[in-house]
Amino acid sequence: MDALKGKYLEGIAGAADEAALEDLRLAALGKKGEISLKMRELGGMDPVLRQSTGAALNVLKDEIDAALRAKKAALGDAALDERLRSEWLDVTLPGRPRRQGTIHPVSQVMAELTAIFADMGFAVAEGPQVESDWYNFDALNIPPEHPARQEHDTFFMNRAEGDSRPPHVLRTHTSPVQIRAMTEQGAPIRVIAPGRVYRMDMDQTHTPMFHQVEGLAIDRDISMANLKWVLEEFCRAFFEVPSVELRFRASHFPFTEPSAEVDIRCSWEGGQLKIGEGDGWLEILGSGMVHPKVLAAAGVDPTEWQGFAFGMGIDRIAMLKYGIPDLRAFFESDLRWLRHYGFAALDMPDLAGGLSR
Ligand code: 2NL
Repeated sequence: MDALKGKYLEGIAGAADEAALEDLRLAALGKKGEISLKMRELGGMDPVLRQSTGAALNVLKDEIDAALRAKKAALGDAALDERLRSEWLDVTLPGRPRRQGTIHPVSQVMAELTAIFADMGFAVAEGPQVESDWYNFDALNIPPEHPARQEHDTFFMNRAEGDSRPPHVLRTHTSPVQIRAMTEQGAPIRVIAPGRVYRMDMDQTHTPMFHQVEGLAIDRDISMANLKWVLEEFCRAFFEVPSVELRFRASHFPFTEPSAEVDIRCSWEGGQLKIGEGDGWLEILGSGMVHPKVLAAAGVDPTEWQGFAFGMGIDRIAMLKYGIPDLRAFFESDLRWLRHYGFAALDMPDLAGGLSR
């Protein structure tokens, strides 16, 4: 009995895993296990021996049972410990940085020029992209039969039959935003209106949606001289050159009188554009003194107030500033523009292979 006890308790103590434990349990306590067989032999013993042997067997059975349970629990703890060790994870480690996109060049340029004009006291005005034709044309001294209406390549909104509202268009410039600002605020006023504009035009230098910024300054004695200073100051800051030179050429717009187109001095050598030097001129914007009829349409008395207005394309000046040769670069998914801005996705090996050129 002691030999049996020693054999099993030692075996259990040394068992490497649960399978070995189960083998030991079957060998001792299973149907055909050693202890079970001995229990069965009790029936043929004389009563005195049977009682003492039976009691001892029961004690041994309970001891083995208890040892099996304890070892099983210990093995379970060890297995869990091992799993915890091998699957250890430092949840306090900082995350891997995720690649981020960057602001779009046009948005960036819009933010830049907004800041420059803000320094000169211009507030930003916003307005609807779907405009009534009154705000987009009539208020700007472009009556229905005016040739400028055709030149604007306007997108007209579809109208349901019986719709009695005035005709609406996708704004062809942001001037209507300034008409609304003048109407609501009156004079004096200093605003810029950056935003999307739409013209039905699509070729190597035109897209049907593009961006424009217009500016407006109305007070009692604003003159072309103020216009000249504001535009020079803007160009100096925007193109980041100390000396800019602007050239004002007489022009015509229905909404300004007199009107001027403005060129900036530049050189164009070896495909490299430099602003502020050389003997070339590049047209960058249109401007003039706001036409008295336009002031009147916006509820501002032209006998009391006067001022200048200007308008320029944002996409183009963005390309000028950041050295993108022309719109084709855009259409042909030339990514130099975005790369210039450190557009992070372009540096990811899996993307760059398919995208870059
Ligand atoms: C161009 C010319 C211009 C304006 C826009 C304007 C706005 C109001 C009144 C009078 Cl509310 N004028 N805007 C004036 C002159 C020129 O834009 O070539 N833009 C790209």
